[in-house]
Amino acid sequence: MTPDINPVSKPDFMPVEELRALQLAKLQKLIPYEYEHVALFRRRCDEKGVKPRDLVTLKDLAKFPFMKKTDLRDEYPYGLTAAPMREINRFHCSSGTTGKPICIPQTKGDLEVWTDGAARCLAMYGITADDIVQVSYGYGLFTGGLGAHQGAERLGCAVLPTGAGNTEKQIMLMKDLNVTVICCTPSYFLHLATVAEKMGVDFRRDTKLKHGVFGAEPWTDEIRAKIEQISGITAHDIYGLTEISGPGVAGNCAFCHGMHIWEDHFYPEIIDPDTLEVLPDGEEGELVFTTLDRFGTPMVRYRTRDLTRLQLGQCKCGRTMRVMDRVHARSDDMLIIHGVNVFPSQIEACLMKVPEIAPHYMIELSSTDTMDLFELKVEVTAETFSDSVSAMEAVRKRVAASIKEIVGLSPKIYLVAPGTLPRSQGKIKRVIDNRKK
Ligand code: DLL
Repeated sequence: MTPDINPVSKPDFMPVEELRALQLAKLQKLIPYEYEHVALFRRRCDEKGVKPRDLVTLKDLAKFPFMKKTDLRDEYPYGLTAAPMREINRFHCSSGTTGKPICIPQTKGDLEVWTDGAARCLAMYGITADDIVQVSYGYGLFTGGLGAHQGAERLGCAVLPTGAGNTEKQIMLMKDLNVTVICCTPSYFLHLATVAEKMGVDFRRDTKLKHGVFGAEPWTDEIRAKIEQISGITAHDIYGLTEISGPGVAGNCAFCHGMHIWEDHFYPEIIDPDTLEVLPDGEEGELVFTTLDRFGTPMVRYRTRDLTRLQLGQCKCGRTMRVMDRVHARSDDMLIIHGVNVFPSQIEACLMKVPEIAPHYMIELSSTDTMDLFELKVEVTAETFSDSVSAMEAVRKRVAASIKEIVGLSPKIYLVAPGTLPRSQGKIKRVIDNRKK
């Protein structure tokens, strides 16, 4: 079944056998190219005793070495660049928290592939040339702004490139220009919603907003439901990363609980992060990507650190591209508190089960010589916030019970007034870990 689709979405429905043959043909071009132009890759292949000609079937990709973020840092700025500078059109960088940034030079063709992925996501969400798209992701070295912008322009939408920040002005423009689509981080949308409320702007009544294109950070199903409930829009998930292109590597359709990966451009594998073995579809592990169409900075078996799984079976929408679960966690986000493994998204899911709690919280960890101290600051909703000690204590107990029940931990919980925790224009930081290493 192929529904009435936007022409940019045509590849999404490619027959599976054709898709696998295309992936193999692209890999058989990419691997020799990478071997010839990137010394680090060549050296690692030689150490492993594997040659480009060993790639005969898709399974043979598992013989080739991985790439990691540290490789990009160590080889900064041009060590992994495969194309000559005259073919490079643009740079994107991601800073990370420590050390050198990573730098991804891209050719015109690479930008084209990225734009195609972003446009296919937007088309899948039902966005068309009739839409007015406000891009509130940051522009610049971060891929969010330009990625969403390129995708929306490709579809023929009218684009309003506000970038991040200046929230009141964003809301005024959204209202006055009849914006129908907003692209930003989910945490920034929650901030926009709070500011809109203060300005007396009701999204349902005063704006034409229909779609939100949210990504760049993990966000739970509970936050998604909250966003849809407060704004009346449909919240779509968009995934991507600088190392592989930017937003538009994967996105959700109307049927799947997960995201279709544009496998004709980005070849996915799931590996066990400890043994590094490739896992079969259906099993959870670390997501690894090989770029099939990128020649500026191609990536072979790049370890994303994102934890997910490739779902079994074909989606009801008819797209043949595999669906990965929504990304709730990165392997490097896992916290070990009092010996318990916990991801921030699990805490978020517990909090969102308590209706009096607003979707703003901060996890703070410190330690004495002998033990971890786990503190949780949580905003209550404006309707709940009161001077009544007993009323607030009742809410605090509900939060504590929810966390104890689901993650088995008992943090010290502080309920704080609405609007007091830090907000972010881009990716939100919700964990402060000051424990002694
Ligand atoms: O965040 C690209 C992007 C911009 C994606 C705008 C979507 C929207 P980086 O800064 O390199 O690139 O960060 C990539 O962010 O490995 C994930 O850990 C996380 N991430 C991105 N999208 C999602 C998502 C951009 N939809 C890293 N859900 C990735 C969960 C996401 N995590």
